[in-house]
Amino acid sequence: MKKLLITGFEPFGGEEINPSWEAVSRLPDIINNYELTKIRIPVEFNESSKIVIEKANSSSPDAILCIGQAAGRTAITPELLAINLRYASIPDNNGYQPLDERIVPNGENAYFSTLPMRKIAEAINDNKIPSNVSYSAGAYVCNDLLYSLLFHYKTTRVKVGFIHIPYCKEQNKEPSMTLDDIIKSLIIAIENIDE
Ligand code: PCA
Repeated sequence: MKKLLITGFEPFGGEEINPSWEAVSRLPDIINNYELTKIRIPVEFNESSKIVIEKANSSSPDAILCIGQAAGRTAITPELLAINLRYASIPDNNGYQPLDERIVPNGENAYFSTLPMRKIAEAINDNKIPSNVSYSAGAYVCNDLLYSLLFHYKTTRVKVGFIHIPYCKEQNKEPSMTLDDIIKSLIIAIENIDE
């Protein structure tokens, strides 16, 4: 059995729920040959990746898959890369609002995800749930988390990826998707997580 550490975020930006944690917390504990460890993480620069790395140090996952909400998106969007930039149009949940700073001062400008994000997007689409890869995870906490993890694990065997999801219906905002479809798409993603 292989191990997957999967994360969802707490709510932010005035929302009462974050569909990422709503979906992650409802996933089965075992999917194909993967045993899942699920954690809910804060919407805070620095802190979110710190918590994921601490958890990974104790659970030794083969892969880490993080999920986040992306307002305005109409599809499930696996992220292909993360950039070395923080720019926050609203403060994070700790009141921190970086306006153009580097995540890792001497890191590369960008790192590509090490999980097969394009294959994952195609598999979700094949199951009739709209999905396409995204070439920008933004410059807020989700990008900060993905970049920090890709930097931390770049010379290791631990694979890292991130998937942005739309609002879920329960949030009464559009565009949105049903929680059932979001959960289904994450199961398909995990079933296709190996190259
Ligand atoms: N989405 C935010 C951070 C937490 C979340 O769910 C983002 O896209 O950066």
